[in-house]
Amino acid sequence: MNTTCPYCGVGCGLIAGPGGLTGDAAHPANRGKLCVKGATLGLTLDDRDRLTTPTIGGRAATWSEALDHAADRFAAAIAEHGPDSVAFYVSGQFLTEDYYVANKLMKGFIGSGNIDTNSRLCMASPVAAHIRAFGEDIVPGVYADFDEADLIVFTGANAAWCHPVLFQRALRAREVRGTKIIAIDPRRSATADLADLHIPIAPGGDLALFAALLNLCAERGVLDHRFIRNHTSGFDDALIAARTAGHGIDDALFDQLADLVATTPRMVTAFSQGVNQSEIATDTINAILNLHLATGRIGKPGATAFSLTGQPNAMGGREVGGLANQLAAHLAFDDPAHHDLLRRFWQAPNLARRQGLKAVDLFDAMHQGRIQAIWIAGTNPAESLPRSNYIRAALERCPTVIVADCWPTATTARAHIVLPAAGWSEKDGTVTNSERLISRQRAFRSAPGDAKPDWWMFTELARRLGHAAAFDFANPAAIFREHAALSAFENNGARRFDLAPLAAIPDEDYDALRPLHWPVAPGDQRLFTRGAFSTQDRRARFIAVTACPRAIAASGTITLNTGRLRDQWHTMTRTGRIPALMAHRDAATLDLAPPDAERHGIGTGDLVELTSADGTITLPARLDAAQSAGTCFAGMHWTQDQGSAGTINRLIGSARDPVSGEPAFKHGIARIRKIEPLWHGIALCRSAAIARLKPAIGAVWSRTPRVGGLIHLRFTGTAPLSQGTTCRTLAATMFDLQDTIETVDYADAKCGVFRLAALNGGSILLLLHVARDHAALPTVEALEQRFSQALGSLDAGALLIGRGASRAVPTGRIVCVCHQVSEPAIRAAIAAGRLTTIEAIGAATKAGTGCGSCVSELKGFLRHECVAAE
Ligand SMILES: Nc1nc2c(c(=O)[nH]1)N[C@H]1C(S)=C(S)[C@@H](COP(=O)(O)OP(=O)(O)OC[C@H]3O[C@@H](n4cnc5c(=O)[nH]c(N)nc54)[C@H](O)[C@@H]3O)O[C@H]1N2
Ligand SMILES: Nc1nc2c(c(=O)[nH]1)N[C@H]1C(S)=C(S)[C@@H](COP(=O)(O)OP(=O)(O)OC[C@H]3O[C@@H](n4cnc5c(=O)[nH]c(N)nc54)[C@H](O)[C@@H]3O)O[C@H]1N2
Ligand code: SF4
Ligand SMILES: [Mo]
Repeated sequence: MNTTCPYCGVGCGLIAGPGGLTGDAAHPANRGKLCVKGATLGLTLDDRDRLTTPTIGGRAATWSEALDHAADRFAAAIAEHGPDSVAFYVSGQFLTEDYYVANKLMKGFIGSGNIDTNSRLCMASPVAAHIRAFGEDIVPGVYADFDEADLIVFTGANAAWCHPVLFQRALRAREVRGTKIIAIDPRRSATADLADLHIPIAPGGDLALFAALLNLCAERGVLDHRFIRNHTSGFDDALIAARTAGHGIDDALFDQLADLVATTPRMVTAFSQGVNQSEIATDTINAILNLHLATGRIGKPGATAFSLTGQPNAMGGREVGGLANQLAAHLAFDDPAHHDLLRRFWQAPNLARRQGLKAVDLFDAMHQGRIQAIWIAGTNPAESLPRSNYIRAALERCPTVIVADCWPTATTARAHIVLPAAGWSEKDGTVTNSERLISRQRAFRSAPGDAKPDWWMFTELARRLGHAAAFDFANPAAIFREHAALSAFENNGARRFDLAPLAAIPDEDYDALRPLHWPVAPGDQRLFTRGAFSTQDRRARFIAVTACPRAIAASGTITLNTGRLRDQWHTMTRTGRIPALMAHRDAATLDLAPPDAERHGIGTGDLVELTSADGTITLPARLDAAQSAGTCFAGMHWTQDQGSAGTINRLIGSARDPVSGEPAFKHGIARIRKIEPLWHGIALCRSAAIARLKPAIGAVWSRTPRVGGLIHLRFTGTAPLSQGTTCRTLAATMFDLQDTIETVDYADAKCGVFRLAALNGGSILLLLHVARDHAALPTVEALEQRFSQALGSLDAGALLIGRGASRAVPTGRIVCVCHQVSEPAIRAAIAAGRLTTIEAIGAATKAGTGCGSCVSELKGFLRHECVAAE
């Protein structure tokens, strides 16, 4: 069965066969390749913790009860407070068909613009910039441009980790045709590390830099005046505005960059969240588009600006109008003809006239009591929106919160009605990737329990709200046909989003649909190859953007940059359950530049308290020379379930781009302070045996899944243990231990040593060690070895042995997840064979020869071992 990966916007094809999941060699997006996350998808097909039945107020209910209840609450709110008192908040992880139905219901039939999506946090800025420049939300290029470029500039994009299979294509172009790769990023990311040139830009500096590049191209006479004259408008004003821009980076670096940009017509600029998630995002993206328009580097082989989409179906959501400021099928709210067209097509007399609330505003409105009922699906806003404490409070204040998800989350925990959603591998539909390629995502197993697809839930809600006729869809194919027909309706070339040939696709053909680009038309898949933009006069618009220097942060503050880690996905509902994906990073850290750390006397592993206007979090520091001084980086993934450092969004404020409403997740402002730990603890437990972890102690803690269903917990005490602490009282503050279990323990309160083993019949449930000195604790491998031994062979004393007496040999962290090669094995191979290249490490150990995600780390080992050998 052919399907697609549920993670990033590269949109790789997969084959689900009897032997498991493999890359689909026939899929044009990946030609058989997969990254670590894609390659480990099979491990996520575990339904143990899934939501399987609807609940109302925590009590199990039937689907009819839950949907009747939800519809009653929606109907009552609409009757009493009007359509704008209800809202949907949905997701780029929806399939296009889910999205189409949700949008049609809210905008067409409930009559409110209040449907927004987590793409607001991700793609809203490129959407706004594309519409300003091209008259339509269009990514002009295709992935083949990465193969055919001579210069690829990644800005605000850590593609080596976040779009790995596409990044491999860039590396291949370098091998084949000598393509130069540049990474613009305040930190030396894995992408920057593998690039030919890294520009360590100041946070938010991209607008000025791209404006300066435009200015420079004008000075060097490398503009495409014919293209400017024939296909664009507004150039003069844009150039005047650009003249004021200083490039903001080191002069020598700018000269190097400028030379490459000025002399390389085949240039791709690929951008992502480092650009999209800032207070000047839309203007910044228009500065990038200005440069490409002015040099005619658009719609040509190897020459394009390229917005990398985050989620698998961020693009599909934009096609159906999932954002509160779009209608559907690239139709605009502010165009009366568009409004009329959609009203007639849907036969929707109630079609919303006004844009709805954008995500951050929507949660503000909930806080203020203006939203009576919200339906959230496919997103976890309690973790992923800025100001998460405030967002949680907003959810708690809203009279009716309905959440559809596959797993329990911090958002479902605050819902009145929880609906079990069918997820990837269980549902059918289509997705569109970054290059406008539509692929079928197919079900290859049944959903657990009563879980249902989202499109079905929305049609059932629509029926109960009195709109049965307009939502009489038998299956996803029927929804797709209507979606395609709408894109073609009275289009006549006005909108490039056009699926006309698919408007009557029979069910069988939809089932067999092979990946295809939109617009569905023969010929080159690039758009704007001959100008013909989607504006009224067919000309692209230059936008005159000026770079205002970023407000100087108060002294003593640091820029808090947040983003992704290689092996985790968002709020970890899927990846966070897989031990293999913990090998790369197993708990939250704050990555600090050595000079900043030194100033505060902080070393790797020390605790650092990070405080912003919105909250405080304490977490372990990780000194990282990749950070620029004055900036620090935290992974966005860790939730409160994984540890006390979750979620970093407790610290991110409400700043956002004024045009797109996208939050500035990358540019938080915080202060740091070292915290002295008072004690340390480690525990290993069986997840099923420990009813609940109770982190209600004065400690920083984190939990990591280990193989065999074990959970590894770490504690660092920030408050002293109270007088009279015993092993049992300590364990009781940390865990809800079931009463049937027996315990053995050992304590030396004076020395701050506490050890406890909880047993049940023949097996160990929990081993807990606490000590003042971290070095006195056993390793997790040693504890694991005790779990794996037969209890009979261990006496109580052996269970409680501390460090040193253990015979366990730490196997070391796995670096290459594909081939399970550990750090010690790689270091040993480098030293033994005097290896100097990535290829040599691959030949000796196989590390780095799978998906290639660990290559940047291998480079680090080579550097380190070389230095050590000198
Ligand atoms: N492993 C993994 N891959 C993913 C995801 C995931 O969760 N995990 N999520 C997917 C999704 S939804 C998305 S949106 C994408 C995101 O993909 P990316 O945008 O590539 O990922 P991020 O880590 O959010 O941010 C990218 C980089 O922006 C840099 N940056 C911060 N501030 C600035 C700045 O002012 N200027 C510049 N030039 N750079 C800056 C950061 O240091 C970071 O390295 O990834 C997708 N792929
Ligand atoms: N600090 C910081 N915060 C960020 C970002 C950042 O860079 N820094 N990036 C932002 C970006 S770009 C993004 S995209 C967001 C991502 O953050 P979220 O939108 O919260 O994404 P997920 O954590 O993937 O949550 C998706 C949820 O949907 C569920 N789900 C999966 N498939 C389905 C389905 O088919 N139906 C239903 N009903 N549920 C499903 C999953 O179980 C999961 O709980 O985070 C944003 N937040
Ligand atoms: S690159 Fe993206 S789509 Fe491809 S396998 Fe990796 S996560 Fe999945
Ligand atoms: Mo995203």
